[in-house]
Amino acid sequence: MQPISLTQHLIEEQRRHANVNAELRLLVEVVARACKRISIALGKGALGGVLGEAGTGNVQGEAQKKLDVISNEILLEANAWGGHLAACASEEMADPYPIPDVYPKGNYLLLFDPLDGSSNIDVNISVGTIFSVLRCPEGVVNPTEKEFLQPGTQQVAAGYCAYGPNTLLVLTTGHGVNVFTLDREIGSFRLTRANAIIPEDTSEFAINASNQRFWEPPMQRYVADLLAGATGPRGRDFNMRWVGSMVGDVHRILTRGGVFIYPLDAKVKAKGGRLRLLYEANPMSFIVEQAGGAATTGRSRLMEVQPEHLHQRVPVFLGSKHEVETATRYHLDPAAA
Ligand code: AHM
Ligand code: MG
Repeated sequence: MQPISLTQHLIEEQRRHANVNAELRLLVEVVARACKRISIALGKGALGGVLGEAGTGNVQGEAQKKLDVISNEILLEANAWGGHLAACASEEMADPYPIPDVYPKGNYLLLFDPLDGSSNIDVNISVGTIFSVLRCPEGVVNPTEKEFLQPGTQQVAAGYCAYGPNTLLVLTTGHGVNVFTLDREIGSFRLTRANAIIPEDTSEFAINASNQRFWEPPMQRYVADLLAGATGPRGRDFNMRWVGSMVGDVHRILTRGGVFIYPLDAKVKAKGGRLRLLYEANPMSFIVEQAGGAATTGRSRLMEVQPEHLHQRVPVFLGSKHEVETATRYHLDPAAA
């Protein structure tokens, strides 16, 4: 028998859970459809003329790739007219995007990083789309930045699409994590892993080690102890991986465990961290927690951070529960770690 489709899965969730309604179901299906289009654009590569720089910069001061811009446009266009959104916000746009007045407005706010891991696009390494869904506060017709500033605990749904050898959609609506694989022949996402669980223990970590000299002392000690391996305080050897696309690293962790860390370091301290809270760290934290893992800022639960602005950055420690707790302990209680 064929694995069930994303549509069937969402209809079943709607029957079981009060927070999954027809509007949220439409929203997820529209995002999934946009991700299929992004996957097709990525798949054409040089033949589609989509590689290379766009020649523009985003609000974060980063140079945009052509595919950053294309992916952002695909997501905006797909989501504008369905009547399920009040507004959306993106890594690639300084301000929230209001739903045009010609279309009806819905009850949700959508945030996304249209193409995460941009530095990997031109070298044919996995990249992804990350998204987070919030409820638009009651009575607000024209949401502004303020309405998006909700802690991660308020997310109604979150997901990512990983564009690798397969195109995968990973989704949570707060009832566990499910993984769908795109059947390219029929153009449909199929449920290939239900209720994904991250092992609580791991011997694999992901960090950009070239930043080592900028790390804070607890981080220096934590990684030194991992690298000391079987003869060090941890008593076993650890393996290291760093994709350079958070989606790739998180998906590996969802599949076989591990810990992903982008800590506060002297280079990014003034900005508060490297990764963005609302459309990178929060949706990934929601997924990881729903899969039995943990996500912190190195000091406290990530999803409880109160956002102060749309493009806020945050340190990120996420993955296998016990390892995230250990890394966090190095920061909170250096003596006991
Ligand atoms: P992007 O959204 O501009 O692609 O940046 C986010 C990416 C993450 O996917 C990845 O984990 C990180 O940046 C890599 O950073 P670095 O190049 O500092 O290792
Ligand atoms: Mg990103």
